[in-house]
Amino acid sequence: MADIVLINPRFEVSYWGLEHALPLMGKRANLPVACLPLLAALTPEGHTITLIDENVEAINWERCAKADIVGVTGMSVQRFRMREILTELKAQGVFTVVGGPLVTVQEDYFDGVADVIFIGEAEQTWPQFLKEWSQGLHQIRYEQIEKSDMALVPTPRFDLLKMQHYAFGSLQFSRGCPFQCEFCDIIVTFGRKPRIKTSKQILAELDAMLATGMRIVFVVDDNLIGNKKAIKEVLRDVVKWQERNSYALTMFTEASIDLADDPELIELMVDANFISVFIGIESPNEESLREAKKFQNVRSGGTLVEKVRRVQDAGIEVWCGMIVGFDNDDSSVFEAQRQFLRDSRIPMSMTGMLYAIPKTPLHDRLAGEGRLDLSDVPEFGTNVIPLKIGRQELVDGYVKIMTDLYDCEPYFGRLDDLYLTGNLTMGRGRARWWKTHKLNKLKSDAVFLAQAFGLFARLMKNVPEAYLRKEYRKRLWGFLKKRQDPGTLFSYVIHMAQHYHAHTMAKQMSSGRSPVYNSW
Ligand code: B12
Ligand code: SF4
Repeated sequence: MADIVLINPRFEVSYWGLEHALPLMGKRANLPVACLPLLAALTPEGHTITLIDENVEAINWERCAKADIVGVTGMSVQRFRMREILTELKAQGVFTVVGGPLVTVQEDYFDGVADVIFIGEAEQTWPQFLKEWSQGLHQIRYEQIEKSDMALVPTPRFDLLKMQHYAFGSLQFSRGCPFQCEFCDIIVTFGRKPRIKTSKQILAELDAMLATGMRIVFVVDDNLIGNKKAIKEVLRDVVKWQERNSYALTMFTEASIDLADDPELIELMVDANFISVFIGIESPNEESLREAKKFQNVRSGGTLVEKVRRVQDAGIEVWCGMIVGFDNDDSSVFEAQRQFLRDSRIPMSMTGMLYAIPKTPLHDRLAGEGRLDLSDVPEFGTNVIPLKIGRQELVDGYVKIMTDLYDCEPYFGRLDDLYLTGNLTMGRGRARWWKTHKLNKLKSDAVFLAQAFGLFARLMKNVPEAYLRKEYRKRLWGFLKKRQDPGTLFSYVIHMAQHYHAHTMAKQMSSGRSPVYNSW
C-alpha cells in the first residue's frame, strides 16, 4: 500500500488567479483545483493520501521525501514550477507522477523529469496505476482512451483541503462541450459529447461542499449547458436542494452563448442560484468567429450584445473571454473589442492574444503554415504569428486594451451601467423563496452585509494607492445611493477587489514591471 502526496504547484500571475486581490481579501488562493480532492477520492482504500496546494502552504519536502509516490498536477501557468518541483523531487530520489491539463497537451515538456505521466482523464488509469505499482508492474505512460463515465465519479475528498484559505469552492457537474472551436484543447481532452453526473451525485457533492463551510462555489464545467436537456433535469433537483438548505450556496460557472436562446434554462439557473456565468465570446468580428469555427456565436436569434443583455436581464451577470489576433483581425480589432464590452456592459473580460495550444486544430494549421513561434517563452507573448497585424502591434494592442479596460473610469462605467442603470438583479430565485422565509432572508442579508463591509474595510486598509481607495469610496457611495440589497452590494464590492487585481496586472504589464501575461 502506498503513501501518496499530491501537489498543486504555485500559480504564476494570471487574469483569473486574482493574485493581486487575494491578500486584500484575506485569502491565499482563488479556489482549490478540482483534481486534487477527486484523485484522493479515486484512490482505493488502504493507501494514505496527503494533498498539498502550494498556493496555500509551502511544500513540505521532508514529507514528500518519505512518500512512496508524489503526484504533481498543473496547467500552462504552472509549467515552470511543475518542472522545478519534479526536478527537486527527482534529486531526492522520490518516485514521481505527473498529470493534468498541461501534460495532456504537451507531454514532451516533462521528458525525463517524471517517472510516470498521465494523459487525459484519470478515473480509470489512476486506480489501475496504483494496482500495477503495488505489484511492481506499473507502466511509464498512462492514457485513458475511453472517456470517464461521469455517473461513476466519486464525491471529491473536500475534507482533505484547507478550505478556509480559498475565496471560493469548486464543484463539477459535467465535462465536455459539443462545439468545435479551432483553438480549444478542452474538446481535444474531454471530447464533444457532454457527460454529466447524476442528480444524486451532484446533491451529495453539494452536501459535502456545504459541510466545508464554503458558501460561494465555482461549477468548473467546460460548458454547463453542453447537454441542455440533461442539465435542466439536474437543475430542477438543485433548486429543491437549495430550498431545503435555505439557498446556502451561491454559484457561478461557464457556458456557451446559446444559453441566451433558452429562457427556461436561464430561469432554472437563476432558481438554482447561479449569479454569474463566464461565456467565451472571443470577438465581435464575425469573420474571426467563423474562422475559429465558433459558429454558435454567429447564429441567428440576435446580436451578441442582445444575447448578453438577455442573460443579464434575467439576473445573471456575464463575464467573458475575448481574443485578439485571429487571422481576420486587423488594427481595428482593438477598438471594436472595447466598444463591444462597453455596449454589452461586461465588467470582467479575460482578454488575451490568440494562442495555439498543442494538439488543437489551430496548432496543426499554423504549424502547417509555418506560423508558430516554438519558443517556450515567445518574445511577443503568444506563439501565434498573426496574419494582418504585426507581432509588436498585436502585443502592444493587447496591453493597451487591458490597460484601458481596467482603468477606473471605463471599468466602473461598465459596472455601474450594469448594476445601477441596468439594475442587474441577481438571486431572483432565492429572493422569491425568501418571501415566504423571512427569517432566512434576514440571516442571509446580515451575512452579506458583514461580508461586504468587511471586504470593503480590508480594501480601505490594504490598497496602497490613495487614488484607488478614493475611487472605491466614491463608487460605493454611488451604489448605496441607488441600491441597498446586501447580496448585490457584496457582489459589487467583490468587483472592486477584482478591479484591483486586473488594474494592477495591466499597469505592471504596460510599465514593463512584469512580463506580458497572456490568457493561456
Ligand atoms: C474551471 C477552470 C478554471 C477555474 C478554476 C481554476 C482552478 N484553479 O481550478 C478558473 C476560472 C478560476 C480558471 C482560471 C484559469 N484557467 Co482554467 N480552466 C478551468 C476548466 C474549465 C476546468 C478545470 C477543472 O477543474 N476540471 C475538473 C478536473 C477534475 O479536471 P482535471 O483538472 O483535468 O483533472 C483530471 C485529469 O486531468 C487528471 N489529472 C489532473 N491532474 C492530475 C495529476 C495526476 C498526478 C494524475 C494522475 C491525474 C491528474 O485527473 C482528473 C480526473 O480525470 C479547464 C478546462 C478543462 N476541462 O481542463 C480550464 C483550463 C484548465 N484553464 C486554463 C487556463 C489557461 C486558466 C488561466 C491561466 C486563465 C487566465 N489567464 O486567467 C487561469 C488560471 C487561474 C488560477 N490561478 O487558478 C487552461 C489551461 C491550459 C492547459 N492545457 O494547461 C484550461 C485547460 C482551459 C483552456 N483550454 O484554456 N480556470
Ligand atoms: S465553446 Fe468553449 S469549451 Fe466549447 S469548444 Fe468552444 S472554446 Fe471549447
